[in-house]
Amino acid sequence: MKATVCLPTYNERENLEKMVRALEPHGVDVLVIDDGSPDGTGEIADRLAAELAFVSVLHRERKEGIGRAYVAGFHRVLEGDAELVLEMDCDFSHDPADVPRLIAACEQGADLALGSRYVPGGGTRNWGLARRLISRGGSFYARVLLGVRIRDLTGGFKCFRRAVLEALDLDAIGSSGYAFQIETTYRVIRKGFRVREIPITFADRTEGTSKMSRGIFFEAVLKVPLLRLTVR
Ligand SMILES: Nc1nc2c(ncn2[C@@H]2O[C@H](COP(=O)(O)OP(=O)(O)OP(=O)(O)O)[C@@H](O)[C@H]2O)c(=O)[nH]1
Ligand SMILES: [Mg+2]
Repeated sequence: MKATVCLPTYNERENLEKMVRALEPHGVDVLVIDDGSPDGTGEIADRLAAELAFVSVLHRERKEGIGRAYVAGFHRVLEGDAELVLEMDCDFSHDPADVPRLIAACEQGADLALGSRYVPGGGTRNWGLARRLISRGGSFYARVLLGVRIRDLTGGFKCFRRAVLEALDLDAIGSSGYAFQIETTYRVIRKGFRVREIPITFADRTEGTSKMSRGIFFEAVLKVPLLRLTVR
């Protein structure tokens, strides 16, 4: 099935070209969504797009959070003919070698395949205790409040069937940070689609800096009960 990987970037100069080259053997298209990175990531993306037919770029003027970037990217991908649409970080926390496993899960019938740290066979590498607790605690909190079975609700390595994104009202998705990951998966479950978790090992980034912030954390804490009350 034809697949496009959406790669949101903000200051990923050290990672972008390596990531695109690592995705090339998997036969996917790549859409880089850059929010005007001051470090020149957008220019690197333009150079790669000029050189490589499978790469294209969506430039956005300002940093508005990963959620806004993905929604804009999804709209762009849906204008084309991709059957599958992937989300993936550009910092090598998600292993490009796992892309075929997510695609295969959708080819075998899943509507949404989630790269999952918290199912047997999954895990994290090089994460400190604080980060592990926040992540596990966050998934537990969301799972209990939302009443769903998914073990890893905050992960950002996903593969959607096109029809799933078409069925969601993308512009109604309000979250900008991690909450975006919880919100999209919850909306997909509520629509009755089949969601499958695929074990992955998540590695801490080695290049560039994290964009995780207090604001992103609290958005997720507040958003979860709101989702339960508002999403039908
Ligand atoms: N376009 C765009 N990309 C973003 C934005 N915020 C983060 N990203 C990208 O989204 C991906 C995930 O962001 P990270 O900074 O790694 O955040 P994280 O993975 O939640 O946090 P760490 O685990 O600490 O790295 C990376 O490819 C970032 O460059 C944003 O506002 N706009
Ligand atoms: Mg990261």
